[in-house]
Amino acid sequence: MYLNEATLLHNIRLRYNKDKIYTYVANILIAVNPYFEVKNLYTLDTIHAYQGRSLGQMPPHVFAIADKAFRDMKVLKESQSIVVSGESGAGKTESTKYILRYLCESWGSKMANPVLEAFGNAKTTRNNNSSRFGKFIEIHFSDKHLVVGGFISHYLLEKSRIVGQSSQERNYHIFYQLCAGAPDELRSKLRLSNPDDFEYLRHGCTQYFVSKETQSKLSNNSVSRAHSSSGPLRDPILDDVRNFAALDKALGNLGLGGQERLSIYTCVAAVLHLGNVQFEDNPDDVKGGCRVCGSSSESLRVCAGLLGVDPNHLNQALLSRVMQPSKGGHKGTVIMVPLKVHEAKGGRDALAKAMYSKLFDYIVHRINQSIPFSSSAYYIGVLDIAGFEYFPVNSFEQFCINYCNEKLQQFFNERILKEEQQIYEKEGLGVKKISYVDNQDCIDLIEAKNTGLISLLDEEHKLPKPSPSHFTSMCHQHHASHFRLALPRKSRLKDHREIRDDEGFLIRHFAGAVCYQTAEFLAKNNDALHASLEGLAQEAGNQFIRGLFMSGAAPSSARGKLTFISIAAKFKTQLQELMDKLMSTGTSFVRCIKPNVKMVDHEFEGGPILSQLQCSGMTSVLELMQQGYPSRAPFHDLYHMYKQFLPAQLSRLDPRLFCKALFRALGLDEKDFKFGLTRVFFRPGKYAEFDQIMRSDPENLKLLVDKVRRWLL
Ligand code: AD9
Ligand code: MG
Repeated sequence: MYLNEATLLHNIRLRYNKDKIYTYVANILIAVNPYFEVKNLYTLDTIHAYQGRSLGQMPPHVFAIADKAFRDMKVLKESQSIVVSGESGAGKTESTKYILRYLCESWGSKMANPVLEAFGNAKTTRNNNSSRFGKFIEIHFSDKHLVVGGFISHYLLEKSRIVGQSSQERNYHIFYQLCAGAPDELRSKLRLSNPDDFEYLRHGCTQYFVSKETQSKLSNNSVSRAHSSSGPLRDPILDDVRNFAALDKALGNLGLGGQERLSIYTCVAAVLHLGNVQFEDNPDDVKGGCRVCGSSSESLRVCAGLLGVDPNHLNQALLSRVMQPSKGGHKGTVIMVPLKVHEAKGGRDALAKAMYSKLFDYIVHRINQSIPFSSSAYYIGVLDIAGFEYFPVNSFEQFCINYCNEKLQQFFNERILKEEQQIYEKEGLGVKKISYVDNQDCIDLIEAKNTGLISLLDEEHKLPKPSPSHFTSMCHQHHASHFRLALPRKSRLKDHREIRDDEGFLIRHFAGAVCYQTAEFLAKNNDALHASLEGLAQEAGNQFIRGLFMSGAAPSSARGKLTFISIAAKFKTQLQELMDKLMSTGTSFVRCIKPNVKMVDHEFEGGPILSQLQCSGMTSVLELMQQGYPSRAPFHDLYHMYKQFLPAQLSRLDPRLFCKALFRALGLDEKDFKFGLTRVFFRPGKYAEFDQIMRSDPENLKLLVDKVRRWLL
């Protein structure tokens, strides 16, 4: 009756308490993560019940959204997309899986999921199975509306996780799956042992995910690999031992043979061994270089063996950097610059990140090859990407994801607005156009040519001595009077230290102001390895590794001098391609909500949920609707709701006439409501007034009935 933040939140709470996790606001689906299996919610029978039913005929459901996309594709002959968003752990990936399952009951998505999740998901404090990348999955259909294939695009794999995690979090699942689940022969071939033995794992949570069944099987096993010291992490859907078997099978089903699978596991193991290579100052080196610690020379050897490179070459590539300074336009002689300990560590980590992220690209590419299509008439794309985020400390990753969310928000507003307008037109209301606050200025601030923050960042890389503080100052200088950009001073960090002007900036996003710390922006934005490491990988004896580094590499003449590849620029291009796709399709939106931070069922934390509704743009949808006629009810519904209050004589009228008579008799102000073809539309708050009159004392109602009768006569 009243449509605003408070009533929306209240409504979602009431429904959640009855295990009704889905709610509509207009055509937008709000999905609250139940954190338990709601009975019969996703059965085959439920799927069938939603097939061919228009939105609203059945209770709100993610299947209804999938079916709408499918029907719109058929009827409008237009590709469709479904944008699923929400914060970490809100249920985006699960919702995406249900949508895919609905659209292709038995098709390949089942095979791709364990693979994508093994390599792209990790345990975080927010979600035990958190996707650390974004994805857009297209299901392609023939002109007869049969599934013919698919295509996955992926975005922004979180690379920092490969070389370290906070103490409660893990690296990507695959590392633990291999350590816990690989058969003995493979384990010894790849020299794998426990997570504690690897630098890239041991600072995080080193526990395995093991189900009860697996645990009991393992304890009978003489080589019990599950952690005895800290006890297994229990999660019903995750089991490192079982999931390795599932992964291996899934890769096989995708068409990857034994050798190819071995190559993939070898690459993963090589990352782990590389991480164990440690450096120390070399007192014998006059130029102040470093050397590999004696204790880790074995790791160096094992890693070199897996990569198929000479251990001495690996050693050299890790300890020095090739430079070829140009003099007067001519290339000078090649010189080797010895690296300091922290530089060598940086190079090692960069190589590990490059190996793993190229492996991830390769895996997605192979999944795509296994779901090919020769001709496609339409597609339905599902976007599963992190929503707007802000943490105590925000860095380059948050900057990219929030930039993406600004773009999605603009698109969302445009679409919702358009849909509202269309409903008004369809119902013949003849009302004026609605306006809203556009966030184009924020998008421009980030992505504009030359002066946008991304351009300024990329320019900084090209300077002789790039520095985060210079970059930050440039941002402030160029946008001194920009409403969206501010000095960070007022926003305090968790440790109550204030960020200095040249350490960061504050951006006023649509969902709130976020303070970014820029110290690591330059390092995180650069995808290039230093030349000696790139060269080493491109000449590796391990053909698979060589392949990873050769594909998409610069032509050999340019090789070695590429020192900067911008991640932000690449993402900007990818994002534009995605937006172009979204704009050319019909779109539905699913907003996922995380009910509590404890990840438990039946606990509704109002405050954080409200803030999620705000961040997902839901409250701005409400505002937008306030300008028009936000409450609406079909004649039919009103008739059934209120006929009990009126004598039988009147309740025989047809619903539309009934409503007309009623409204006339009530003397409602014509400004406050409009009659469409199928429903009444109310101005904000007016529905509630109407309802109050109807439920007021019987004497009043009697007078009212008389009025209606007179009016009809
Ligand atoms: V992240 O940004 O990738 O960290 P998501 O994808 O939003 O996050 P996810 O889909 O992985 O969250 O859901 C988190 C967990 O919530 C799942 O592992 C399930 O245990 C749980 N979940 C989510 N949706 C449902 C549901 N519809 N029914 C039951 C659910 N459990
Ligand atoms: Mg996810």
